[in-house]
Formats: sequence, structure tokens, C-alpha cells
Amino acid sequence: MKLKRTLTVGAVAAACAAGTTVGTTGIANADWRDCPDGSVCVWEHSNYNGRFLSGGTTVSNVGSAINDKTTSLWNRTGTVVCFFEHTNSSGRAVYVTGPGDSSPNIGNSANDKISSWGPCN
Ligand SMILES: [Ca+2]
Repeated sequence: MKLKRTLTVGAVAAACAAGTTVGTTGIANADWRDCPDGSVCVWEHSNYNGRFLSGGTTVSNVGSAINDKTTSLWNRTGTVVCFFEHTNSSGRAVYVTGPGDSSPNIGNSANDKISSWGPCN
């Protein structure tokens, strides 16, 4: 059992050394490198940390895990995307990103408000 415990600790240390993000929330932690090309990605915390969600140019409901929590985002699509305070692209558009735009902190007017996103009309 001692050998197994040593191996487990070693694996955790290796995983920590391989990435810059140390998990704090327990699920779907990620950093900016995990955002696939062609996706729109949002993160719970500033600087692309914490809970993470990626989707296409339309996500009608970000889900309870990250609803009203987004603080940083990256638009890796070719579309201008608007982020909304309610589901199904309703309510106020609190933030707009052009193709390729990213923000490590979307600011007080949009922070912890996003519930959905879609192409801007
Ligand atoms: Ca947040």
C-alpha cells in the first residue's frame, strides 16, 4: 500500500506541474488553452480560470454550474457574439465580442451576469 500511495502522490504532483491552473471549484476547471478553435468559451474567474464552458456561436442556457458567474471569455469564432443576462439571448446584452476577441475580465457591467449568448443582430 505504501508503494501505491507514493505513486498516487507522484501523479498528482505531475498533473499540477503540467498546468498553471490549480483547481478550486472541483468541476470542469480549465484555462485558456482548453478553448477549442472555433468555439466561444467562458470562465468563472478572471484570467481564464475556474469553471469553464465552451460552445458554438449560440448557447441558449449556460447551465447552473456557471450561470451568472462568467468573468472572462474568448470568442474563437468568426462571428460577433453578444452575451445576455437571461437565457435564450434575452434581457440586456451585457457584453459584445468580435471574432477572435478575448477579455481576461469583462468588467463590472457584465461580471457574473451572463446566462446565454448568440450572434449579435
Ligand atoms: Ca465570476
